[in-house]
Amino acid sequence: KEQYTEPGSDDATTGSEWFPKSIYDLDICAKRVIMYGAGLDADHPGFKDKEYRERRMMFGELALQYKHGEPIPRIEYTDSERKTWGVIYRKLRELHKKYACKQFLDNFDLLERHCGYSENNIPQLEDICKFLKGFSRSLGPNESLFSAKTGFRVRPVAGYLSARDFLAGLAYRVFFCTQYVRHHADPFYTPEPDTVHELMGHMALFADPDFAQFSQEIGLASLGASEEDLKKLATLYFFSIEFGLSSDDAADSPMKEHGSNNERFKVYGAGLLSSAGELQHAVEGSATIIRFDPDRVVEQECLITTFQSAYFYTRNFEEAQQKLRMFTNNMKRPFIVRYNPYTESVEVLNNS
Ligand code: TIH
Ligand code: FE2
Repeated sequence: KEQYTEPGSDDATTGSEWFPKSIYDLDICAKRVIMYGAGLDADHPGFKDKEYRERRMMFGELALQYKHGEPIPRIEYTDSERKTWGVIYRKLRELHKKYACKQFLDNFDLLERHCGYSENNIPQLEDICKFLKGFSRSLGPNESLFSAKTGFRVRPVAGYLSARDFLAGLAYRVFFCTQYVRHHADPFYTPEPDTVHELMGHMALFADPDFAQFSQEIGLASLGASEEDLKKLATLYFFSIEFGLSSDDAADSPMKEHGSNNERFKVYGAGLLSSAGELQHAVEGSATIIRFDPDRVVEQECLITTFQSAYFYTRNFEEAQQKLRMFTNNMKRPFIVRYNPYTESVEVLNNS
């Protein structure tokens, strides 16, 4: 039986909160921004910079006006923003080549080839959206090559959303992306997500089918989840998609547990791949990196204004996927959600 409730009202039959039932409902989630512009932290480098704050307000308004299905507004970035981007791009590309996982690097090459990624240009979200859908290239008069990607989409957002609204997007293969650039005073670490984080950290892996599937499954598990389960899912998201690492080691054998972090691990988490400071901290120092085990991970605190105190690794995405599935299978919801890719909606079925 189909259940539907208005946003904000509790569902009388299930006792759970409203959640988006179709990709169009994400317009509602996107508007519930926790803070932006005037809400910047007092110790944020942009706080005292009036010009920066005004620019942020402009990005905020643009994102709040956006509706699903529209082309994403192209941004004309300022000289100062492009300079910040260039400084970060050069530094990160060097580090990526040493520490990023293979799927990330392969797809990053494609972004450079097809989406205007370069140290002199900040790419546009609309171009990445088209790329993620798949593209064809002519090989001759009667021949063309179609390269399917994952159908992941991005849409602009004004700032932080609640974990519930943010993860709901993933259920529909939609990723909420900021379009503003971090303040130039601190290019190698920012406490808030900015477009450099999205573009340099997240975009490449959304072109990988296994990673896209993993991301969507976190999203689907989050729809209508209890507060307690939602917090666990947000933490699993954080220590995989944002801060995850992988290792080819036969890590079950304690013999192999030696060797320095930079020899043992490849990085896939976007929060590390977009921050030169934290990436070096994680792999070039002696940071704590432990096996990704969901029951352990959900105990870990997500730190949002400093480097993490521990990171987690799996052998590959498949292992992360399997562990996530085992974990979410044990979560109790009074209904089942089934994603319909043709209508981009979820069907809600009574679980009784
Ligand atoms: N700290 C990251 C960076 O400097 O690029 C941005 C964020 C990652 C996760 C949350 S905010
Ligand atoms: Fe992120």
